[in-house]
Amino acid sequence: MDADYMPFKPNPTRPSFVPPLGAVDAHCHVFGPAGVFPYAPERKYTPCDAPKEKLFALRDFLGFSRNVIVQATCHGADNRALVDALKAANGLARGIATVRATVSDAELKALDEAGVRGVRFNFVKRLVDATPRETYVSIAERIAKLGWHIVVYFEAHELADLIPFLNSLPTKIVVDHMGRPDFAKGVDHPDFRRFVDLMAANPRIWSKVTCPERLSISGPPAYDDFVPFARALVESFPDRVLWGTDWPHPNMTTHMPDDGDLTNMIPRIAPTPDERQALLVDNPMRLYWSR
Ligand code: 0GY
Repeated sequence: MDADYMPFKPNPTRPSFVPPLGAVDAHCHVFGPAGVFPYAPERKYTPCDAPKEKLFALRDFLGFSRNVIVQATCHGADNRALVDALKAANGLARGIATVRATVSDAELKALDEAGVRGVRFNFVKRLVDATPRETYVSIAERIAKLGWHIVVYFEAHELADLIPFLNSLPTKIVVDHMGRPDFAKGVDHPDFRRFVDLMAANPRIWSKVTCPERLSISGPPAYDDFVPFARALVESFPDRVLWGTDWPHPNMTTHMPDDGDLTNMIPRIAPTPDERQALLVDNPMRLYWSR
């Protein structure tokens, strides 16, 4: 099956930055392999196979200890590839699943036992057909009882409309990729300020400081324009930020990032050892490995 975009780099550069002991890559995916875990019929793109063995090898190569694997839209609500990877990781991975409102309590329990600690609500129109808010509310109420949280993915222009919904959710909320700010507008633009203000007002909201490769206009390998946005969040909310590679970088059509370059960005957005310990170890451990 042909992928819709370029393959991930099989041999990234070894980063010069050495992550602290126990560091977590808190945003990455596994795709297929399609022969074992077929892609969802309703998917909006076909990815390159990115099996668990490659993810674990990348983890070790980059100097990370753990992964948080996020169910991607190409697998729909079929979490089998995710669960397979979580089980193979022997406790070194946790998962974020996608579930429908029809999911049974037994299915939720099995996901929990495999290491799932949250669900993802996706509002990005190029990736999914819209899900009614009532459906998400009913899922949120059920997963809250398991002690799970919610990961949300949206585009910056959707935030104003989403704020009441986000504030109404009963769990911690992790926003993917800083809410996808438009780097051309700059860090002081009202759109990014709106996101910063939301995090300041709602202590349940966390952010991933991720995806220079998707958001940068200045481009690789330095992704300079990513730094002020991520730095602002790390500085203001050191206890509510997470970092991840986003491997294997689905839907990248302009360039395929080098995961070594991405890892080397960490000290630029978190310059002090304390910030890096929180970003890479303490925050993800608190959120994903408290049990
Ligand atoms: C990401 C970003 C993307 C894709 C998905 O679930 C997905 O398919 O998240 C994207 O295309 O922006 O976080 O992997």
